[in-house]
Amino acid sequence: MSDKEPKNKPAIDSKEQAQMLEKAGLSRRGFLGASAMTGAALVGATALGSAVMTRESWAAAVKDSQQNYHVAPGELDDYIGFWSGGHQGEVRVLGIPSMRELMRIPVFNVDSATGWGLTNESRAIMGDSAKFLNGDCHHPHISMVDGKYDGKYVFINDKANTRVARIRLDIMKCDKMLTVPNCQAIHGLRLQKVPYTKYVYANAEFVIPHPNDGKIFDLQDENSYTMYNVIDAETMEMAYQIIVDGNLDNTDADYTGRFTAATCYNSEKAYDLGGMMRNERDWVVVFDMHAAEKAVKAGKFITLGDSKVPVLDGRKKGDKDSEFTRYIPVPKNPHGLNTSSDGKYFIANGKLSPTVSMIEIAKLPDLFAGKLKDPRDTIVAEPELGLGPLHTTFDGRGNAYTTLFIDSQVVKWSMADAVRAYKGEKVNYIKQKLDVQYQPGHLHASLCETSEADGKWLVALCKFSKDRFLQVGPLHPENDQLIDISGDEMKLVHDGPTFAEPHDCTMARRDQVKTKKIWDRNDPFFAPTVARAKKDGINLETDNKVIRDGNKVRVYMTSMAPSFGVQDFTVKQGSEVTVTITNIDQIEDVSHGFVMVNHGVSMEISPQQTSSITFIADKPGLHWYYCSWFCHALHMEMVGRMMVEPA
Ligand code: K7E
Ligand code: CUA
Ligand code: CA
Repeated sequence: MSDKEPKNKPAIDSKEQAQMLEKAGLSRRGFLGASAMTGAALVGATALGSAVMTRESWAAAVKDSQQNYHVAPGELDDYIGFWSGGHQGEVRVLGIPSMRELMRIPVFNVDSATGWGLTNESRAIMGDSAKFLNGDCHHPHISMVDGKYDGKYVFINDKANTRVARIRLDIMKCDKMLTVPNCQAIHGLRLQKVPYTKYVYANAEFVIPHPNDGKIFDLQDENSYTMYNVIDAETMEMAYQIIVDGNLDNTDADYTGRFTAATCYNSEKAYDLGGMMRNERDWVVVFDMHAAEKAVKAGKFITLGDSKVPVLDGRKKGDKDSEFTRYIPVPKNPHGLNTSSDGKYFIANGKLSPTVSMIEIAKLPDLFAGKLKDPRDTIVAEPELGLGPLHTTFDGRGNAYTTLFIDSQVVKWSMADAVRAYKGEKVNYIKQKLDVQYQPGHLHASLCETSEADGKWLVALCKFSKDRFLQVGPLHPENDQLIDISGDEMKLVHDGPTFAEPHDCTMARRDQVKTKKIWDRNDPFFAPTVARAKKDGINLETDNKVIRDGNKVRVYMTSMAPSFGVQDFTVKQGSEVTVTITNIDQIEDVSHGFVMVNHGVSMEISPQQTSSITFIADKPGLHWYYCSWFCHALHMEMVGRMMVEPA
């Protein structure tokens, strides 16, 4: 630790809290002792870390935010952000600095407003996994060219059902979804940055037996492992998988296109808390993606079960490393893995150690070439930052910002000074500690995961909001805090409640994302529906027709405010009805909806869009349908009737 105290003393340094910490078996300095390695101790510490803002600093922040950070009505934000919706399953679009929620993009959830998960178009994209009604997304990332955002796609993981999805940013809809085979729980996800996002890298978190057919349950068995997944970003198909030792948590890619790295917190391959904390060090596994691709091309892979995906073995055999993996020991149960925006370092965040480990990427070619004695020779600093470092971000000016979950702080530190201190120089690398409210997980500075990190805004995604908002029952919102990092000091300027649970977010400059204002009639999003209509001899833009095909009835209609092209249709009880609607309005913002009352049927049809939905007309009688998106003064009158004759 550096000799000087940080500028802003954290509230947890108060005598009383220090005593409480001690009682819980935690000391601020040094590693968490073995006695602290129990769930109870960690939970205790969590409750302690709640630094409370003083009334004066709060008043100053309010004044500042009103004067300098308010985005007036009608004005537009400078940045567009994509927030994970956590176990709610969606992605949210926010404006920064206003922190206003601009849109929601349903992905791994079912959405009643747009019909995501209900319409034929969305269910075709979701594939077999459309049967799942839940998801748990964590890591949204924007595709890149040359280490800068190209504004084309956002990719995101689903831990709950082992999926990866892609969102097209021109329409802000999910257009591809892949269930990753041979694995359980995709957690860490990052994109190739250079030369462009050809591949998506996705960590399967949990160790499972292979084959997982109920014959092996022992995690120590050599056939129990997890895998690093490489996905083709354009086709959204699996490229290959790499078996690793231990497990996988977070990952990131470098700025040369050759290396990626991932944290492992369960090197023990344990199944319980105590077991997962047994080792003083776990590791960062580094992948040489060029070597891995070469091995795939050379056919040095196996396949598993019915899956045709090439599987490489990246595990150590005794002392022998594979040609495409290296394991670098780091303390203890590391979590976040972040590539510094200057391209120099992979930074592993210690979680149960107060340190982060800085791996110099320029040393990795030597590590793979066998020129380093010890994999730890790639580590050029291990600065001690505070309790519970989870994630790190960058301002492009040489500073890093790390969340301290247990301390409830964001610590700003100098990477160059940390390297000097590691060499033995007496230098204080910590520049500031800022209390946040409370228990931050991810944090994200504007453009930090690109080479254009501009050091303007930082968002800290806090897991607990406690007393920061009006109480809303036992379930509290999260608290996303906006911090101005443009000056020498971090300044907290905004609190924003969010619903479960933005693990992570990403933001681009507003000029980097271009969207369509109305749909293109040739859009591939609904191309399968257009093709089916064509088979039925239907011109979607003009025809209002009912096609009867045995038990199947296909109703084609247009919609134009304030009426549906078909005002009534008649079917036999038990018919499978598919309603296909084309919104022929050309006017921006005139979206229609279609709801068939008492049938669980709802969908959005935006200008020039075609949407379809299929249901069983199982109840005889008259059933109204109506437009659900307010589109016109006569929106309430935009209705029709389905007549179902008894079987
Ligand atoms: Cu730290 Cu899933 Cu990125 Cu949550 S993860 S915080
Ligand atoms: Cu159409 Cu409301
Ligand atoms: Ca561990």
